[in-house]
Amino acid sequence: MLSKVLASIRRVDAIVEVLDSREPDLTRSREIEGYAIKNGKQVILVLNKIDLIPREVADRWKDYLSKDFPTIYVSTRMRQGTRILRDTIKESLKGEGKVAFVGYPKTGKSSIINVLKGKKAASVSTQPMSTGFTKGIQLVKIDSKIYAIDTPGVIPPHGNPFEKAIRGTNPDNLDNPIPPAVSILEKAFQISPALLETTYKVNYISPMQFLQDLAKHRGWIDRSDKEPDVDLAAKTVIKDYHNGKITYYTLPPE
Ligand SMILES: Nc1nc2c(ncn2[C@@H]2O[C@H](COP(=O)(O)OP(=O)(O)OP(=O)(O)O)[C@@H](O)[C@H]2O)c(=O)[nH]1
Ligand SMILES: [Mg+2]
Repeated sequence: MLSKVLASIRRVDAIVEVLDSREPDLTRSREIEGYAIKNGKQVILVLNKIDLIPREVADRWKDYLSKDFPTIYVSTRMRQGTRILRDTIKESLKGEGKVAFVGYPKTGKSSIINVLKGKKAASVSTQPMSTGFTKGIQLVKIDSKIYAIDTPGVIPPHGNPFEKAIRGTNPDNLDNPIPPAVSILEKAFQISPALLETTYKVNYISPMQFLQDLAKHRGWIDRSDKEPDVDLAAKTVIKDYHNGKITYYTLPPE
């Protein structure tokens, strides 16, 4: 998996590393950045999904990350920042070349490329990459002389169960989705109790109670013990975190 993204990096002039602005630090891969630098590729960081965090928090992360690499924040949902991103890519590539979008699963790589290609969708290039390279990989034209490669979910999410969930692991593939879901609920509740309750129409007393009540509210009953299917509720919370239905934010280190 990782070798696939490294192969993509070798074939481009720059990488755009897409981070989730709710958890920029956890969705950063220093390994990928290091590999790009070592191979003489430019690195641009993108904080995506900024519609889900306060603007001043986005500004703080941008300042913090800019010490390492040029950093842009965007929201594909609100169509914000994508023009600046295109200009930054253009500048880095001096007008022409290839750029690979890399990042953990579900950070929004494909969404960003979709917005960037915009009206040029019809001119999506089917120009094959150099021989011997995975056939499925397509170059997408995002400017007159600039092509993007999408690398779907190719950084395998590692770390503790919470980090794995935040890094885009499909909750069906987690050993136990409950602990990460509990952490997400606690953080989301701390930021905005009302949002959680209105989103799910369930009162929040404690995270475990919330999962129980969510399962009951949705009519999810575990067939084996006839109890509310808390596992399914936990998986739903993690998926909803991925698609941005629930949110919280973190702050950069001082
Ligand atoms: N709120 C919000 N959600 C977003 C934004 N961009 C993407 N998403 C959501 O994030 C989820 C993942 O987006 P994708 O573009 O598929 O992410 P990806 O990085 O290509 O994912 P993989 O291909 O699985 O690695 C989807 O549910 C999107 O709707 C954004 O700016 N704001
Ligand atoms: Mg994708």
